[in-house]
Amino acid sequence: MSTASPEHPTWWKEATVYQIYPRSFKDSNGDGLGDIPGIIEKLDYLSTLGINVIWLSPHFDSPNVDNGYDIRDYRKVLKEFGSMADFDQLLSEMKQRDMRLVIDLVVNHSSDEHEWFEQSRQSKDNPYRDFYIWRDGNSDGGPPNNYASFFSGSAWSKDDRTGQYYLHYFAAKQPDLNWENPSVREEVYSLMKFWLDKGVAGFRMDVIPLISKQPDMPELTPEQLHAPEYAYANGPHLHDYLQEMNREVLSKYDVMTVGEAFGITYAETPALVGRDRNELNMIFHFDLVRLDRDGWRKTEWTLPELKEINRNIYEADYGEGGWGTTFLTNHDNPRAVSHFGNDSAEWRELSAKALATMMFTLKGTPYVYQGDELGMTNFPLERIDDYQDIEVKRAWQEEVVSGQVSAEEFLESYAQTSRDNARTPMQWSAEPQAGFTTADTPWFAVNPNYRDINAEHQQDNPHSVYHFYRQLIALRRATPALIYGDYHDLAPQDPNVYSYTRALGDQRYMVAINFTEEEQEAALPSGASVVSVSLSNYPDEQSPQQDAQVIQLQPWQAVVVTISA
Ligand code: ISL
Ligand code: CA
Repeated sequence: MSTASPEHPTWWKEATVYQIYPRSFKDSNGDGLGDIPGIIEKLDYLSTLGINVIWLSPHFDSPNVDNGYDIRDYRKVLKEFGSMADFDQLLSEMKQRDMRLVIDLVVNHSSDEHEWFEQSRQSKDNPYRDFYIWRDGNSDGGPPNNYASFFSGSAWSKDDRTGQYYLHYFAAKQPDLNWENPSVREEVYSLMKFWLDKGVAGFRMDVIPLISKQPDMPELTPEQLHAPEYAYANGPHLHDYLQEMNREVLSKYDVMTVGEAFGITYAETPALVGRDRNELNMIFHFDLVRLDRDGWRKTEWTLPELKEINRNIYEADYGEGGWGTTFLTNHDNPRAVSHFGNDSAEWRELSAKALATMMFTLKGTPYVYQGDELGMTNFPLERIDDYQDIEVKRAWQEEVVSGQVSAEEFLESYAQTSRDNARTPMQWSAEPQAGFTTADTPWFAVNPNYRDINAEHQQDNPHSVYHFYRQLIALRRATPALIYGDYHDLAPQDPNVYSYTRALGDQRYMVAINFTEEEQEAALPSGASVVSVSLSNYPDEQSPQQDAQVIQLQPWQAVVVTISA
């Protein structure tokens, strides 16, 4: 059977990436905080799963105001995570297992405890003053404009020493770096080379579209204030900076880059990921994980809306020879099975497998967030004291303490959407603290359902979510059509079933996923019939039969079948 050879086959298109949030992954020294030696302990677990690339959320020295996304020293490992020798050991152990390490590049902002900012705030003529963005207050002494922080309040804070304000899109302890300053860019390229020369295989670039600021910083309209990322992103020099970064650094290494494209529209995507752009290899879009959000409020979503988003992402990513990503969650979002599936005891495993089938058979490099391979669920967040996330704590002040919103409405929404849902400790076993730590009090409470949901049980159960992820990863790796093939939605308006084809040459696959608790059916393309079943989350006797022209789907059943042309 001849199959068209894929255009531009590349390791980072064929890889499965696993995101590790280090503080919650595995604690090796009993201090209640995950660390790098703990990650080394679990590399065989990841290798067995079929993972060949790890994206490590920030491992750098930080005061942890935003759990590491506030960097104090870009060349130093956070001491609670271990030493530079531990980091080098991780790299070496990964190389022995044919795994590559991608690290987090957080250079839109630093920590206010970084040496650069300590200098910058000293005086207006300090050599580091222009490493950050300082402005005089407006005529009545307030902030320079109405820019809003993503963590509530103004994006400006006044520094009494010089009487000027500095810009911070996130926390006041996360001042934005001034990328217009060539010295800032040189420092960033230098720190990138520092880690690349150690053997790191690429970067996930935190809020990278925000690095080029609108020069005159006009006031935002009320509509812009509702989602300021679109006003902050895609400034006039974004592409100049990324192409310079490519020339100065990335083009000299065999690396992958993925941009956290917060605030980038579909129309702006090809300019970032087009193959001949020499900017980024791929980006994360946030439309899917935020399809049921109105600001901080949780709203409802429908399957046709989800399908339309996937179609828009596909057209944006691949329009000009670019590449894309697929993911269901990360450290900033709720758990996938609680968000898009059904996390009740009856349907959790089936729906977790069904969602994974979507993630691994859409086009793009799949990113597994730690614990989703187990079908881990949201945490029972009941009171504001259950939360750790600075985003929620500051929103509580702005929305509830101010009297604008009731505590009940606020907590009912954030319990479903909070970033804390994904930041609870990995559930390794039914031992105390889920085997994450020997400490009595980990930095965040373990989900009480760890006795039922943990890696040890699932590695011993061939029908577990873990083993289904392992089968999906192996299937994708072995199937060029699922990596490089075209995507076509067969029934965009069907409210219950998601069915689509992936085709490359004469390799033709159909995926059908039932997103409901009732039996449904999915019609094959006209004239086509089932040739064989590649994977199903139900036993064989309940899976599509050969020559079928309509697929019967059990509740939350997902199937991947080869079909005749
Ligand atoms: O909750 C969000 C915004 O309201 C998230 O979407 C997130 O803040 C946004 O996607 C940017 O995320 C990245 O930058 C932040 C950090 O808090 C996130 O953890 C990181 O993924 C600032 O560095
Ligand atoms: Ca530890």
